[in-house]
Amino acid sequence: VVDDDGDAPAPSPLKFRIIATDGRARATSLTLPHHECFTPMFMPVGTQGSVKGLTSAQLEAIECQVILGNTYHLGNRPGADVLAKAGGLHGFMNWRRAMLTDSGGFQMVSLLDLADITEEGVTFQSPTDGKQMLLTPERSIHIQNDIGADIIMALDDVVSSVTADRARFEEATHRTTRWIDRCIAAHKRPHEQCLFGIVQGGLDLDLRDVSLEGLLARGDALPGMAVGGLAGGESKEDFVRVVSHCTAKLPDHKPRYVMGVGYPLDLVLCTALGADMYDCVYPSRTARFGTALVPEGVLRLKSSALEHDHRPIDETCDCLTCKTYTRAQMHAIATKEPRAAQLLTIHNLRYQMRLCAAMHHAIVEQRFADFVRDFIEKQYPDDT
Ligand code: PRF
Ligand code: ZN
Repeated sequence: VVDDDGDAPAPSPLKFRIIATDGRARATSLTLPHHECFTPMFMPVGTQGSVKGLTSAQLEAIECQVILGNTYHLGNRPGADVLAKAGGLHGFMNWRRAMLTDSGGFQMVSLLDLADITEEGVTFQSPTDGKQMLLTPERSIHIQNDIGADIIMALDDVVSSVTADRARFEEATHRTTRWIDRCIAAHKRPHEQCLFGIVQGGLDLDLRDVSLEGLLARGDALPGMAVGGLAGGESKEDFVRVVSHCTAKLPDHKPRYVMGVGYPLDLVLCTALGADMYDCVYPSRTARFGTALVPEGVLRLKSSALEHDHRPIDETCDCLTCKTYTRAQMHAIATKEPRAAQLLTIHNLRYQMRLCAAMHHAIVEQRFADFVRDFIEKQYPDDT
C-alpha cells in the first residue's frame, strides 16, 4: 500500500474492527501492540506498577486484557529511568498484555487537591517530598513514552463537574484543545503507542461540542478517543446525557473510552450508548473494604448474615475465590486477613471481565436489549 506521497504509510499501532453492532452498542476487536482485546472492556487500575494485591499471573487468569498505570505515580517511583532500563513498564512488571497510562494531571487535581493549573501545565507539590513539580503536556507524554504503554493519554485540564463555574469550564475546554497539539508534537513513538484525545466540557453540551470538534480536527494523530470529566458525582441523568451526546459524535472507526467508569450499571449504560472501554478503582477498592460484586448487586462479606452461608460468593462465577471458598469462610477472614482482600479483588475484577464478555456476546448475538433488561431486573428487583 502506498499513500499520496509515494511513501509506505506508517504502520498504525492499533487495529480496530467492529465485529457486530446492536442498537448503538458495539462488540469490537482492538488489536494493540501487546494484545488483541475484545470490547466492551474493563481495565483494572494499577498504581505503583501493579494492581494492588494481585500478581500478573493472577490478572491473566481472570482474563484481564489491559491494565492501567498512572504517569505521575510511575514517573516518581520506580521512576522513568528505572522503567526505561527495565524495558518499560511491561518489563518492570513482567506483564505481557496491553497497558494504558493516564496522563497524570487528573490524579493530581482529584486525589491531592494540591494542584494549580496554568497554561504551561499542572503544578503540584510532590506528595513524596513536598517539592514543587510542573507536569506539562510535553513532560507527561515524555514520561509516557518512557513507560511504553500501548495506549497513552493526552494531558487534559480536568475540573470537577459539581463545583466549578461556567467560566472555568470554558477555560478548561479550550486549554485541553490547545494542549492536544503540544501532546501530539511531543509524542515520539506514534508507531508503537496510540495517543488518545480526551473530550472535556463538563455537563454543557455546547462546550462538549467545542472539545469534540477540536479532537476530530486532529484526525489520525489520535487513533482513539476518550470522554473525560465524568464519574465525579454528577447525577445519573447528566452522566447519561453527556456520554450519549459524545458517543453519538465520535467517529465509528475509533475506540471510545469513558474514563473513571465504574459501577457495573454504568458499564452497561455506557455500552448501550456505544462506548467500548472503561477503567475504575471501584471494584478493587470496594474489595479491600469487604464488598463483593454479584449479579444481584453487592454482598458485604462482613455481614453477620453470612456466618453460616456455605454457598460461594457467586454461584455463577468461575473465579478461583468462588471455586475455593464459601461466604462463611470469607466472612470469617474478611476483617482479619489481607488474603481476604486479595481473594475479593480477584472475584470483583473477574466479575467486571465476565460482565464485559457477556455484553460482547449479547451484542454479537443481537440480544443486547434483553441482556440489559435482565441485568437491571436482577440488580433492582423492586423497581420492575
Ligand atoms: N481525565 C483524565 N483521567 C481521568 C478522567 C479525566 O477526565 C476521569 C474522569 N473524571 C477519570 N480519569 N486524564
Ligand atoms: Zn468469583
